[in-house]
Amino acid sequence: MTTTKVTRRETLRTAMKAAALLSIPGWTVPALAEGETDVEFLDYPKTFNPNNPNSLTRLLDIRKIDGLITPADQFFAIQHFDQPAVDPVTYRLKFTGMVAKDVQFTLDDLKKMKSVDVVAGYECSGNSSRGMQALSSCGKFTGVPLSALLKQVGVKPRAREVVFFGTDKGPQDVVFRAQTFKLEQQFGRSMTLENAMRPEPILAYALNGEPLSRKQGFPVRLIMPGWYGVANVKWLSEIHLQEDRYLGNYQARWYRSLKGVGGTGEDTDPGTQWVETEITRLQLKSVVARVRKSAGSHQVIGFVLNDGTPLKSVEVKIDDGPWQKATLDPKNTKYSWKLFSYKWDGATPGEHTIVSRVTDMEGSVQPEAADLKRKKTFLQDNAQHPRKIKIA
Ligand SMILES: Nc1nc2c(c(=O)[nH]1)N[C@H]1C(S)=C(S)[C@@H](COP(=O)(O)O)O[C@H]1N2
Ligand SMILES: [Mo]
Repeated sequence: MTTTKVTRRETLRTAMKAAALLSIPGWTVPALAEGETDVEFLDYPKTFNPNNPNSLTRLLDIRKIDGLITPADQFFAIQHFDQPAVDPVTYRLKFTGMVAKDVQFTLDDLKKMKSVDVVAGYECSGNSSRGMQALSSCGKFTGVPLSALLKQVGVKPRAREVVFFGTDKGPQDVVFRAQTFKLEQQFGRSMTLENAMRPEPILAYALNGEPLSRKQGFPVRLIMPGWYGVANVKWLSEIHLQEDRYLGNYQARWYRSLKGVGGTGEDTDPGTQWVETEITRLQLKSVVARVRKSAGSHQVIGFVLNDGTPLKSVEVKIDDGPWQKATLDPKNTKYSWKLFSYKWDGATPGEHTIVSRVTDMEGSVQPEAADLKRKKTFLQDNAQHPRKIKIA
């Protein structure tokens, strides 16, 4: 297993930039030491159950974050159908459509190819304060760069779109004007050939150094660093090259953002334009995840998710106080989630509200909930998330 030069160089560059920018010493989130305690969050619903044995969905309890890498048995998991069991012996990854010739790879074929590691943090595009941000995690994925496979297979000149299918499928409504068809649909997602040929996307077979679990898409899944979770097709069985855009439910119908732009801000204002976009890159988000009491002070810990654009700052605000600069963990990498920490001195007993806000180098600032009022679809909710805690 090797790590590409690009990855290492990028990692180093990001870490150095972050360190230079914020001039901070290295830190991690160590396990709770003697005398340290976690501060209670008051905003969890009683029903919050991260490991419900009756659910195929697994939630991450973000109060437990203690490092960059989410352990595989805590990594969030969600999907639309079931979690298919794929036999690794008979497994074949098929390349079809506008390829030089139809080819299939066994799991061993893929494992014999030159592999890369990428630390990728991502969230479901439906992740938000309503679900206690529990549909997010960060892990080290190992696999084969998609570009290497596409080069090996050979792509016909007219191909523009790369479609990724999982083995999972089920009956679904496919709507055309007023007609609804109930049709067996395979889970599929696509991206342009240009994006597919970038160095980032990999066909991953391991998470944190172990084979993917069935929940995580065993034996092979796509990982598109910096994009929402829906791009990361699990139980990957077929990669199809085509000229047309792919219009499946999970691409063109259910996963899109619809928001009003311009005009007075009223939906009915004739100046309003309704803009629909695909769910691709992670929108800039930060969340306060954990507060711990240690040695007479408090440490506020949280994470940032974004598309890999370098960050300018993360700030924390307590009650009606000023925004205060947090420090970023130098272990963060370009596509990891980015852990941040803020030392809170003089915390008084009682209830408090804590919120974080991230700004990137391109000038994007994490919005407040009110700024997202004109977004009609619930996906891509990257609003600031004020947390309620109680200092004992
Ligand atoms: N084959 C398949 N892949 C899938 C899905 C699915 O339903 N089927 N769901 C997607 C969605 S919506 C998300 S958020 C991520 C979740 O990835 P995880 O379970 O590894 O956290 O898987 C994506 N990949
Ligand atoms: Mo998702």
